[in-house]
Amino acid sequence: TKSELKDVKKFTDAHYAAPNKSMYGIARGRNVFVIHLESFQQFLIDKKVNGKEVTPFLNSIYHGNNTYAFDNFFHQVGQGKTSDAENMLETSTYGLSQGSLFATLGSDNTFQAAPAILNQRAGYTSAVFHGNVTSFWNRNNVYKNMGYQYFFDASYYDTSGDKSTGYGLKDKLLFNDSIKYLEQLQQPFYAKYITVTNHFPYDLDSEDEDPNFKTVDTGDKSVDNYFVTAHYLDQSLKEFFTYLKKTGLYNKSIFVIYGDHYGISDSENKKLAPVLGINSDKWNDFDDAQLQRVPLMFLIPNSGNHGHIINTYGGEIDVLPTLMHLLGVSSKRYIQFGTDLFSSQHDQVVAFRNQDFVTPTYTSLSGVVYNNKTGKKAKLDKKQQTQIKKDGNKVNKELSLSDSLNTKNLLRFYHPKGFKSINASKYNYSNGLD
Ligand code: GP9
Ligand code: MN
Repeated sequence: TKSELKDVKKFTDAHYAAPNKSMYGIARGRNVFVIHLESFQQFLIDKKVNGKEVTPFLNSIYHGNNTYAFDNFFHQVGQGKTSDAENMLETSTYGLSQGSLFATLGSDNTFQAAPAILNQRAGYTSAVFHGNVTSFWNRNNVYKNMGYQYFFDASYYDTSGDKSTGYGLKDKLLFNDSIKYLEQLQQPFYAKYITVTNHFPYDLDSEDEDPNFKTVDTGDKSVDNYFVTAHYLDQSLKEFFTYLKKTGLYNKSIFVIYGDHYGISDSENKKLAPVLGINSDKWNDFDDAQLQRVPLMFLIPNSGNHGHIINTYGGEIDVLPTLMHLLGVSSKRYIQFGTDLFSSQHDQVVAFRNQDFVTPTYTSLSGVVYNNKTGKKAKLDKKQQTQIKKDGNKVNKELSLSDSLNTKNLLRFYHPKGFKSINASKYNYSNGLD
């Protein structure tokens, strides 16, 4: 009801973080490419195996002069995996404690999401490029409710025979075969690319393997193959960027590049540990939690070489307000649980979906608090105990208010200034062939 909406609004207003003046609007008017790196963890960045970088192209972006890259950025997904990441990135509200919000609520809920906001505030055209079928994660319905104008799913590409793996069109083909549609989009556009090849079980046809890249031998097939498909994903991006640079689109765009969630599960981490140079004998929950870091990079080509690697702690919930401020669109009037990562008021307590949380100093897992520096259980004085308690309460409150907002569809009562509600029936994603 409306009083429940009030509670949510009171919380998000109280936690609003004002933009950093030196960053506000630095990408104004640029096309936006959101590049979803499937199952891609931060440890892949700068990782070498058998003397070779796994992802040389992404590493060059990570260290680039016009890239703002975060190295303490965490995924926050629950059972909705990819769909939870998409939901957080484009609505700055959390996924659900169980199941996928896209699948369970996405057909009927009101969304105030990136494609609609950017269209209404700044004239952006919006599109998703993805090599799987429309119905996966209920995307065909959710995207309409988010105001996506176009969804180029599997039916728009030739996915026959060896052109696909388990979750659809191979990444190199997705980037290449989508160009004919991308070229038709009115600028400025907001275009999301969801890759799939680096997805469990990390199968790749031998014809797609780089003969110069030899992976590790851990005795765990998915750990070994993870590096192979990540390397393939990296090559697919390099090819796409070659095209973008050639056409000049590159310099007119901002790229949001992120990993959606872990690729190696907690149960496999002990096999991975030696590859990362960590002794797996003493492996514990703390170590698992540290591996939930995923990349987040904002690449703004030709923007004055102010890029650098930033140690601020944050998570997927924070991307939307951060991006909006880079584009010069204020986020203040919306209900968003995340805050601008560049703001001095950004809150560095990162909530996991199960109420665990990470701060720059501590990692709290099922009520056990670890010291980030030592990886051991923290000895807390009174003051520190009070702080941790406060942080934990905030995490719980934030998650439960987000759940209240979404499970009760409260945004249907919320009318931020100028926001025109979405009419899903306006959109038709069929390619006319089926
Ligand atoms: C499927 C892809 C994978 O289309 O996005 O989703 P996931 O299994 O990672 O949630
Ligand atoms: Mn995923």
